[in-house]
Amino acid sequence: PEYQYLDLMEHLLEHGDRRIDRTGVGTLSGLGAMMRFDLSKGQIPIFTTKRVYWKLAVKEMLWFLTGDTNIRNLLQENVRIWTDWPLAKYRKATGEDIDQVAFEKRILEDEAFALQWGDLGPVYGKQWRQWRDAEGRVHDQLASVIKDLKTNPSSRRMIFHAWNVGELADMALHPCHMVYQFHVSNISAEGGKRPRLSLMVFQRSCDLFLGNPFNVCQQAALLAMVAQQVDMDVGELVWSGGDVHLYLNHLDAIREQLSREPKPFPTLRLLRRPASIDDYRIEDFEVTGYEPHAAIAAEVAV
Ligand code: THF
Repeated sequence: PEYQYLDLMEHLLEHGDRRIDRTGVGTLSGLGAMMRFDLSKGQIPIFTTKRVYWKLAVKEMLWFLTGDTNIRNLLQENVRIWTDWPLAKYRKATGEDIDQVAFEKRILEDEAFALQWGDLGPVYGKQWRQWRDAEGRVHDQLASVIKDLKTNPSSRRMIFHAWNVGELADMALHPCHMVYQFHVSNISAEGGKRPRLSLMVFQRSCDLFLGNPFNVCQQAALLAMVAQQVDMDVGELVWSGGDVHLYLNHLDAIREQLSREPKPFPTLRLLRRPASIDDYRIEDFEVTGYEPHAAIAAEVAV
């Protein structure tokens, strides 16, 4: 179960460095953390000490994979986790005191409005699928990784990266999870077993209470999809964090969560084998055995 995650939160509660962060909310912060999840038995790390809305997290990952950066397509899937940033920008620019529901409605109903106000700039999906270099060439980093996995699986260069320095200023938010590196073991398929695919992620900044449960779950979903596409078994998800932090307005929620007994992780099954990495839908993901404790609501710092 999720003891590594709970231990990390407990450690930061006790030893985290208290500071005022970019958002003004304040955090208890530390540098450098790692969690390893063995997913070889079909598990998916959906934490159980609070309900995690795993479909939202997987839908966000599917949205990254499309290369899209506008919140409109997320809202069409009922995913509201990115609305706060365009909403804050809109309020600041216009002085209009519009609430979140009305803003989302307008994004959904008015395409021109969505084009003007719903775009997050060249964030994750754009960089993963259409990284533009200095000569103007466009690179589909994810497609390159999948090609390498099929043709040169011992490669140490199977990476995609979102920290495109020249475009950071145009992003609504700098990338948090920024480096994804794949690794294959048992390449020669010894003992009749298939090669095993693992994924390591580096995340420079992590909101442990709200963001991390989404991140590890969606990264495990990505690993399962890529492994299926290259006919490999799933190995480990290795998650690493730079500035890992607890927001000060989450501390009561975190203490409540730490008082709960974790349960085993649920199981993930892909119900279909889509033709390519671009063809997955949320209906393809079946999660069984997920019996979490109750949800714990909390505000996201913008
Ligand atoms: N900024 C901050 N401060 N924290 C983050 O986790 C975060 N992200 C993304 C970008 N900036 C961030 C946004 N991802 C929720 C989950 C993920 C988010 C943002 C918000 C959230 O509120 N989750 C609720 C349920 C939400 C719902 O029901 O709509 C939860 O209880 O889990 C990290 O990548």
